Amino acid sequence: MSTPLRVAMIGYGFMGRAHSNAYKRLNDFFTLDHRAVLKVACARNEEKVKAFAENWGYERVETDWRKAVEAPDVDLVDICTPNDTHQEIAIAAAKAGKMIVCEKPLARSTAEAEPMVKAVEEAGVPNMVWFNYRRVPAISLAKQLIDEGRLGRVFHLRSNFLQDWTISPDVPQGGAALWRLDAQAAGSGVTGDLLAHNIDTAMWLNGAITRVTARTETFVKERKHQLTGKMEPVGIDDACLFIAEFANGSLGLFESTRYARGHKALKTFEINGENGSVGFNLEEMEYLDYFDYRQDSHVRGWRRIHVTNGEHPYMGHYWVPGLVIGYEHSFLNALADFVRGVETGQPAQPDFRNALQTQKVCEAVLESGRTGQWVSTGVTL
Ligand code: SOE
Repeated sequence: MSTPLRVAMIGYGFMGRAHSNAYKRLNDFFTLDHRAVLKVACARNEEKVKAFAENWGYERVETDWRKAVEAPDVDLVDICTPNDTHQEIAIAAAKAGKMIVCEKPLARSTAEAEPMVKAVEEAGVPNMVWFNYRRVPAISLAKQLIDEGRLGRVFHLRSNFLQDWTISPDVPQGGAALWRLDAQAAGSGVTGDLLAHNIDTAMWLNGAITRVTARTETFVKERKHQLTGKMEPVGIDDACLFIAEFANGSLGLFESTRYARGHKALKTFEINGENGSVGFNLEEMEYLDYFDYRQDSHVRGWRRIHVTNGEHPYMGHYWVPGLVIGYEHSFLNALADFVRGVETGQPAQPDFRNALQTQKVCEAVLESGRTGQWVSTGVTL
């Protein structure tokens, strides 16, 4: 007999869909004691949330998140709302004794995130932040190669996340779908939205980032606000470049922008160690590039590992070797790890405390962007 895992989904945007898909397919691909049940979909707009619930198969809807969070027939609260609402919902859910999975970034700032960590730890409720890219099999394989010592001492990490969807000054800020451009709702621009992913992946693979120096830029200074209808100053960073020092002595170089014409979601990284290197590109996410310096020199060279074998991370749950999985499976894999963590008592990462470390780096980056100074992150892993 499986134990139901009754989900309340707060929010129904892009991430609401990505997470709903994960709950629906979880038990088709992973053998777990818990069975996901799509119990409640919640959002303020009743008509839209009803359509969402019907489409994805939620049993009922709520328009007041407090009712969804406190419902006795809900075990897990999934927070997919804009960043400015994460804290209030998460703290209420922790008080109600619910498991919580929260979209990234954890909050708009470290100050906002810290009480969230305290709340889940005091309540003792399982928690996770959806930094889904850790669960792309090729990235998990990079982690495995690093942990196996194949790279040796690491010297460099280079990491990009490039998009191009905000170049036009006519793109408004605020409101549905565009809250990521509104500093009040999002907290920051590319730093919290895109670099947070890269920072999470980088610290998972290469340890703590201790110090940063950054240059941020807002190319379009004013945009119409969807909610007020007025031209308003833009408070987010449109682009961010930063240099990082890692605790292991290696150096990091990060770049993110929404102004890289031609790139929709080019997320890449390369890590260079004394014995080898690894490289990843989200546009070809089924591959991990690997250079092994310890091979005989006449056969030495970059190789592309097609990460589709049964022994590759997560791939044994899917098809036969050679056949790929996609973006949506990174959420499925993350959810499976979370549920297994609940069942084994070995919590999946990143939990709220771990995601707080990424928040600290984002904050140091933004501060450095403002002051032009090197800033210590205070991260301990
Ligand atoms: C922004 O365009 C965005 O959707 C991010 O919010 C996601 O976290 C990222 O994975 C893709 O890009």
